[in-house]
Amino acid sequence: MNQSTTFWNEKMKHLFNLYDADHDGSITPADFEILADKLSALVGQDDGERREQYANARKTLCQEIMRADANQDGKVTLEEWIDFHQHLAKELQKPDTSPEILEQLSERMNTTFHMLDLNHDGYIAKDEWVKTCQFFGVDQTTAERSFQQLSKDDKLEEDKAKHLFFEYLKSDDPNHISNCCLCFL
Ligand SMILES: [Ca+2]
Ligand SMILES: [Ca+2]
Repeated sequence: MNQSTTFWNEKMKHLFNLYDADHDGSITPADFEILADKLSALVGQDDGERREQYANARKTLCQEIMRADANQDGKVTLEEWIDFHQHLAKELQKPDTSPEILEQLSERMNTTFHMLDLNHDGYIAKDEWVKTCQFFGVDQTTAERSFQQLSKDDKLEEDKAKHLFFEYLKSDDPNHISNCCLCFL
C-alpha cells in the first residue's frame, strides 16, 4: 500500500470512529441517536419545529450512512465502511460520476449542513463551525484557522461546503485543505 492510500484509509477510519458513537466497533442506527442527541445539545433545540427538523435530519443521515451495510445485517463494519467509501471516491474521480451517487452524496451533505446552519441563512458561521469542530475533537486554534482558509467574509456557503465534502472523500493528499472539513461528514 502506498503512502497516500494509507492516508486515505486512516482518514476513513477516523470518520468511522466518529460515527461509531458507542464505540462497539460498528455503526448502527443506535449511534445516530447518540450523535444527534449530542449535536442537538450543542447547537440547541429551542423550539418544536427545530426538534422535528432534527429528527428528520437524523433519519435521512442514518439512511444514507446505512447504505454502507453491504450484507444488510444492520451494522456497518469498518471493512464495509472502507469499501463503500472507496467506491464513492472512485465514482467521484470519474469525469462522468453517476448522477445517482451525486444525489446520494448531496443528500448526506445537505443534511449535516442544515443541522449546523442554525438560523437557516444558507451559511455556516464561524462560531457554528468552531463549536462543531471542537465537538469532533478538533482544537479551537486548528478549527479557527481552517475556517479562515475555507470561508469568505466569515461565512461558509453550502456550495463550497459540498465541494469540500466531495474533495474530502476522494483526496488522498495529506495537505489538501478539505481534510479539515471532516466535522460535517
Ligand atoms: Ca456503534
Ligand atoms: Ca454489515
